[in-house]
Amino acid sequence: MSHPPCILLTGFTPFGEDTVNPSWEAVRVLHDQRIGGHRVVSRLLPTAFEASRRELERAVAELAPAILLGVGQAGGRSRLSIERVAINVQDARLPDNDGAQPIDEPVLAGGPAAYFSTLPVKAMLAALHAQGVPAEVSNTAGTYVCNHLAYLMLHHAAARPSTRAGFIHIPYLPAQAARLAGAPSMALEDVVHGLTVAMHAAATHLVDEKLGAGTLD
Ligand code: PCA
Repeated sequence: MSHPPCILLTGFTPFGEDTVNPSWEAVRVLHDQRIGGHRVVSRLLPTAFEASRRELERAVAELAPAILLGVGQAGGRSRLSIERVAINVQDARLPDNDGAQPIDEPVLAGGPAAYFSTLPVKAMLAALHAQGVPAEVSNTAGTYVCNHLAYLMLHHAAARPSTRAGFIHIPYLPAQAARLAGAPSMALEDVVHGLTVAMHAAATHLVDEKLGAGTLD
């Protein structure tokens, strides 16, 4: 029997002041699920520039995933944020978990300025809204480890026509937001449900839908 194609689903370790990272808490629940004819393989990546690159390379060599979906925490965002673009810059506001703090360095010297997500971001957005999950298309994944990982995933996929990649940022968990007045949060089960819906839409739409989701800011 041939193996179903694989979705490599990654989450990150806690960083900064936080002792939990909701991305890994959600991603770990989805390990080994079958979604849209694919098998999900969940992996934890360190919130560190170089170490996450090494772990990503190891995982793709082992799994040859058809879809790479990175997930990371974006404290302060209120919805699942489907990233449209990753840029070729690292500008770290705080040191990573290995103490590295690159400022205005490329993710990949000589690489393109940016890569667009090759997952169907609008189809994913529509599927999430249809299921009542708060979601948005985001036009920046920041300049820290998540953008770096998204760029590397898209660089990997760019050289392989049958491989697609993308990234989703998620809000704080309620327990994280509780100590920050006014900070938005999303319950873990809603994030898990949302990631399931987003992966199903990604797996079943090879061509994106044409839906407006732009911003003026
Ligand atoms: N969020 C950080 C890195 C790890 C994570 O979960 C970011 O947005 O870059």
